[in-house]
Amino acid sequence: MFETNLEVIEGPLMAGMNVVGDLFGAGKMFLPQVIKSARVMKKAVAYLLPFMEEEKVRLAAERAAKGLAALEEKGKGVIVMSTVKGDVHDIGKNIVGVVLGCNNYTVVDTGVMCNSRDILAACVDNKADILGCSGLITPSLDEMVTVAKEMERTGLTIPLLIGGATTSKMHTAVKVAPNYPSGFAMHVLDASRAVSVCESLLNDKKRDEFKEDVREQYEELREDHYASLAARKFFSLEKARGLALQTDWSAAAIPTPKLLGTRVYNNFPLEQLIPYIDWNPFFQVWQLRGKYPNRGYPKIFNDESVGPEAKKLHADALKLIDEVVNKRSLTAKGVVGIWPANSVGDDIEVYSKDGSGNLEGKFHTLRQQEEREDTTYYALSDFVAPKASGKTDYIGAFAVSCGFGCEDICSKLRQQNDDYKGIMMEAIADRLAEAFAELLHHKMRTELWAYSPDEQMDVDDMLKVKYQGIRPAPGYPTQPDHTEKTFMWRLLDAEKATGIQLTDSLAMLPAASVSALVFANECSTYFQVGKICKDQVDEYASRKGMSVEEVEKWMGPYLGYDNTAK
Ligand code: B12
Repeated sequence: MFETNLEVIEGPLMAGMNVVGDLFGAGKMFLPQVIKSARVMKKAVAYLLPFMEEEKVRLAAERAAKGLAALEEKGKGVIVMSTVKGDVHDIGKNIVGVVLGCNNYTVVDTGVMCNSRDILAACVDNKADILGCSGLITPSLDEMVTVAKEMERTGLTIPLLIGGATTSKMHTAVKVAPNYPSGFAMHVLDASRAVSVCESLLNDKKRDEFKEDVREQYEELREDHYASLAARKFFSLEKARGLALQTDWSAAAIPTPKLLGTRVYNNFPLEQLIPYIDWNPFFQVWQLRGKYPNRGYPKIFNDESVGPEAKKLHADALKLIDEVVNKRSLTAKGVVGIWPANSVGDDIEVYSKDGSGNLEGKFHTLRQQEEREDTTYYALSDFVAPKASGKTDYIGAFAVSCGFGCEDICSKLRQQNDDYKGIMMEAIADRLAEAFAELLHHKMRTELWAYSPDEQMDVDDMLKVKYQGIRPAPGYPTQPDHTEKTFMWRLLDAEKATGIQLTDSLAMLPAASVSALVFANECSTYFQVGKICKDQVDEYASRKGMSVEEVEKWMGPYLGYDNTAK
């Protein structure tokens, strides 16, 4: 029927994948179906590969005999994809890679924590047509700027695509694109858009107009950005402090925690985590969204359009969780701690667990400065009794991971061309890590700190944060500074206790890890620090013993001023 094995791939298999790609692009097929189709394609190609290798050698010899050069196979184009230096998460990048692969692009994935030198070398070695960079946390934004600068410096001109949870069109327009004037940089929101962007960039007829449109759009975004910086109104740090949360600490009852110091949970039973799983982010990973009134889990199952696919996906997830629990293929490790503490200004002093009052170190918190209608300008330190009150208060922290074992399983699955199960595995490890955080926080409130010993609440209400207290993570809007993790790690002895490591950008390894500070007081609430001014950055730097430039680097997206303006 077919003369060569390659014809089988380029004929019926690619025709099938083209239909999948088109339907996905048109919103008529869902991501899980695309990834499952890719699995069929990859397994078929893997079967044909040894026959193709023989064929290739024979064809090359035939061409050589006729004096012709070997044919180059790169499908529609070569795309190098990398998670940047210091960042460890790759689930989003993996999804995009599979979707591009389905559409006949050759994807070269250089993995996670890739420095700019290796990324650029991969582009040159693989004769890449496009480079795609991915990142989950804010320090990666700066790394992407470094990659853009290096591309410019070394004379590369291929398009640079930027993606991942923390990235944005605005950041790409303001910080990345201007550093790559000889090339082209663009943000891509999700997997479904990646294909059309690559197609436009590699199509001779569309390319110039497409780039021009994006450049114009980014120019407008830059103008908007600088105009909004100039228009934003801020209070001075001093004035914002005057509007801090007011609490009558003399009347506050502060219960003494049952646990002082740390407790380690090694190999925590995975089955106990299952009831604590928040399924909503799981469906986000797979880009399944129900329409109102069927938004969110479990209502998504009733959605006319995505409901049946969501049910199948959920059933597959439960089956995989069962397998993980039975085979103990993932390991849950965590450490929690509670210590005496007091606020001093916007810092939180942490004292040794023995009650001697010896200073273990300080957490540094940031205060809201953007002018709003509200009358309270929060910093996390507001939720801990001030030293001047004469009352001993407490602060908690934890670090958990369910990612131990995940990487090995995923790389084996990838070798078996089972991207669907691989991505499912990563998504499940993330869900279990968050469930572990939920469970330990519950344990802290009811048993370890025991400030809410009688809390009666189902998990639904827990996920809606109806309990007393908060657990902000360094990196989240309440404490956007990732460097606060360094003191946390020392206090919890987290690496020794759990094996969770911090990377250069203070991402946690394994990837499926969560850490947080824990506040018990009933006045504690989540808020967004938002953008901050130079007066706070200067003072914060001196409180932390860091240079202003260093703080500006870590806090880049939160600066309320242009630190690059001379
Ligand atoms: C689920 C989640 C987690 C999960 C898993 C994350 C993951 N899957 O990668 C867990 C619980 C492990 C987690 C942990 C943390 N998280 Co988190 N997390 C999220 C959340 C809620 C969703 C992210 C997600 O999974 N999206 C689904 C995936 C599939 O999408 P994606 O990765 O963005 O990829 C898509 C696109 O971006 C694009 N894309 C991605 N890469 C590429 C590359 C190219 C080339 C292209 C073209 C496109 C592309 O296509 C993909 C598919 O559509 C976001 C908030 C949000 N709504 O975005 C916060 C968020 C990313 N997390 C955040 C933070 C801070 C953390 C922690 C540091 C918190 C902490 N201290 O514990 C840790 C860090 C983990 C670590 N290992 O260091 C911040 C990051 C911002 C910041 N300030 O740094 C966010 C934005 C929350 C917030 N509002 O502040 N997190």
